[in-house]
Amino acid sequence: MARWTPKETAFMREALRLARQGWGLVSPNPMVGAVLVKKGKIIAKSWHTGPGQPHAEAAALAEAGSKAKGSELYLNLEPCNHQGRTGPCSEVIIQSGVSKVYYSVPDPNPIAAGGANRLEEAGIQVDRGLLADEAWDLNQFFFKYVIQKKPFVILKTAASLDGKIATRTGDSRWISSKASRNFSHHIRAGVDAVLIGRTTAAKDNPELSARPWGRRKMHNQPWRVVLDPLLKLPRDLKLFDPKLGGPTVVVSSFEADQKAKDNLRRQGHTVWEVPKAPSGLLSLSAVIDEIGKAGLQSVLIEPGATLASSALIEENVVDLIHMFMAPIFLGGSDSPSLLGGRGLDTLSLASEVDILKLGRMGPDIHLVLRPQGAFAAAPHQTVSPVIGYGSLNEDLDELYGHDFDQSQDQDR
Ligand code: AOF
Ligand code: ZN
Repeated sequence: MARWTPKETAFMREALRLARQGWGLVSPNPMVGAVLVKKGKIIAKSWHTGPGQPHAEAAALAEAGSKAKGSELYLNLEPCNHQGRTGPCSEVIIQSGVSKVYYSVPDPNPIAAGGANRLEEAGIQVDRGLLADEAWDLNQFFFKYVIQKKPFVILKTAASLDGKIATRTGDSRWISSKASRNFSHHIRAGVDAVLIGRTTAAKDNPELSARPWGRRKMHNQPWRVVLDPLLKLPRDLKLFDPKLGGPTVVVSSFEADQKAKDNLRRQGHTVWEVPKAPSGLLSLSAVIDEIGKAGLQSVLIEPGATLASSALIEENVVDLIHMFMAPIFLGGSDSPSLLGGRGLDTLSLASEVDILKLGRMGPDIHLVLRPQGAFAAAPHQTVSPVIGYGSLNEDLDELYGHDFDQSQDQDR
């Protein structure tokens, strides 16, 4: 028998839906939704809209005022117990006379933790674990960063059915469908940084901005991070356009020319120096560490063949893969494939990824994959692929205000 009734589950589902409105807005905080219920009816609801803003439960309780007495509160995260930019929510809940609190997962942040115990001490009933898998999944960036001080790494890639990322003449715009490309912008809008290699920067000249559509507005653009070991990228690339705002980070080797570094810094860009991996390429795990040291909780890698192979085979730094496969064949023994690099010598060296989702995105096949060794917030976690709303097109429609599949074309 299920531990929770369909009604209880529906209220928590609503809290999760509200929490997701914070996608791309709340970092370094988690996405949190709150639903206040009295006599089986929702009397107030809210979500956390960003750092420094009221926590979800505090906002819902403020909305309900004195009506909150004797109500039940549904939260996807344990209420905090600390005075930070706001809070502590535990005290607000106690003051408001709530009689029972449901929450999905504990807050792993040691500074904020302990809210549930505090509520119980004050005589409030606490129910833990409702829709825990979804809640773990929703805030993986936050959980990984709080637990490991490292960013959650997503890799996105698009290919033909035969694994090609361009034709023999280098034509690659566009292999994946409009819907897939929009989805990629949705992921960009939710991460703290986007990372590309030098070949992609030189060849595609991307802006790397997130351009969500419809009614969705961006508060902060993700940081742009580009690998350029010897600092040879031309300065007229879009990436270096000061109009973009916010920093572009160029990652170089220690050997790069000092003058080139000074020049970049003078132009307002950031230069990080990292060691090389045994492959001779820049160490990707060192790059990821630097991203974490900058306080960024998540990074989206949009790799060419070399970077994809470093990330997935040589260095194994990826937590989640979004892969779009267009229903076409491109052929050609010399046309580039998803993964370059040296390649494995034997099959026994290959490690299997978990397939979390095998579905469609517009006409494309959409795979959500989890490599071995990837971060999991809880040991028992059966990950539901909702990061970036992998399967929830209705959520996307709601977030962006119109049909996700029909939305306007996106350039890079
Ligand atoms: C909650 N409800 O809606 C959120 C919580 O700096 P502050 O005061 O905003 O605190 C941020 C910390 O509070 C964050 O690291 C996380 O542990 C918790 N976030 N807690 O009860 C919320 N956003
Ligand atoms: Zn709080």
